[in-house]
Amino acid sequence: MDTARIRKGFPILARKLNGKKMTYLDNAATTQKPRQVIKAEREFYEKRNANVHRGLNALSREATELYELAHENAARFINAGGIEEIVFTKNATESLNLLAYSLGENIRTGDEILLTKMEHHANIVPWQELAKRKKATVKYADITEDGRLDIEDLNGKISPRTRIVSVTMASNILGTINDVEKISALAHEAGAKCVVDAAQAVPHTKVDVERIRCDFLAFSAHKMLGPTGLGILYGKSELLEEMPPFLTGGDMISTVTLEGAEWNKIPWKFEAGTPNIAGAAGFSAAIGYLEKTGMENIETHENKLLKAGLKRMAEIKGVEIYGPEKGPRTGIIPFNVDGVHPHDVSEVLDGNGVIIRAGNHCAQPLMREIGVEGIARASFYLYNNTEEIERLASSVEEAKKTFGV
Ligand code: C6P
Repeated sequence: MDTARIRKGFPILARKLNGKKMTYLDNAATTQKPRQVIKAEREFYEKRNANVHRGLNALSREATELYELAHENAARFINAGGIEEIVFTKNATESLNLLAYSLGENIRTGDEILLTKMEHHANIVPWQELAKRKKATVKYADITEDGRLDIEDLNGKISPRTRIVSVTMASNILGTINDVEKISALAHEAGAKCVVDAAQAVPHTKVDVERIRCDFLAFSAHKMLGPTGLGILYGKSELLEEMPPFLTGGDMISTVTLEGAEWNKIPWKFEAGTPNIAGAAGFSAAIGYLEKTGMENIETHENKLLKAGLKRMAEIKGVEIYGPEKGPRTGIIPFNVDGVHPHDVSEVLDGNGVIIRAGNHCAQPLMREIGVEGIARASFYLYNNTEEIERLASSVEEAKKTFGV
């Protein structure tokens, strides 16, 4: 991967922070945007701005085409059956909330929803709220000492009452990649639906919903070079057809009378109101960029960085690294420095222009499971390089000196 060339295409990466070269290692939170994405959004407002699915005029037709094309691009990117299986939401969180409401309509007293102990709050709280409303139970599959999913425990917790199994494909803290193909098969054997939170997977590896055979899959455009304010929910068309809408109002209806309404066809039944059209234009450009670069190349590059990063960080005395020692993991290094709070580590790094994230990363149950209050996390993407790993490691060494440990 020619990172020097790639970096020139991301204007923000030329920035300095505190007088130092900016080293952006918080890609699991959000990624930076290439010129193509910025240009696509700007061009939409400069040349095509109109509402979609409404006006019978050339401008609105162009905006509609562009908006629907973004659904087509997303469908191709994850190998979905077509545009009817791709719902645009605000973010992965909203995609999961949509499911907890709409798919959740069929949940009955005593039913069970199975999650894991490594989920992001976005894949916990909506199900807990559903369980409260329906008097159902939420169960959690265990994780192993080194942060892998205990698949036998998950299997053992699937019961005849299990209706939904919702798991992350890649942990946002540990980087653990879960065998979602297997989990999906186990869920289906029990007659349950399988939901995959792929927010940390789709940006980094080739995700194929046909191969996974999941029923639903959620992710966010902003974590894959795309704009903020755009989430994606993939759903099997026959299931989306059956489900009631989440939000109601304009565009999601076919007819409305004073007595009631009939729903539009999918996916529009789930997209009430004026959507993020400019965001959709930017998202198409992001998908184009990733396809051109090649997801296999991105994955190989991140694996190289991960290997180099883990090795270099392990050389620093007093640094504890979390996550699986064996088995697949994404380009995330979760760590703590003995005797220094992760917030303080992050602050010293910030002084050197090195941006990481520190805290509970919206996964408090996982933090309790690991037995820590917080973790410092460096996460990579296609534009990062080994020079940046060195800056991360030397700044961690500096943090140790600063705090006298
Ligand atoms: N994790 C992180 O720094 P939204 O915020 O809706 O785009 O994505 C939610 C979400 C869902 N699942 C997983 C596995 C995630 O990692 C995230 C977002 C960010 O780790 C922000 S907390």
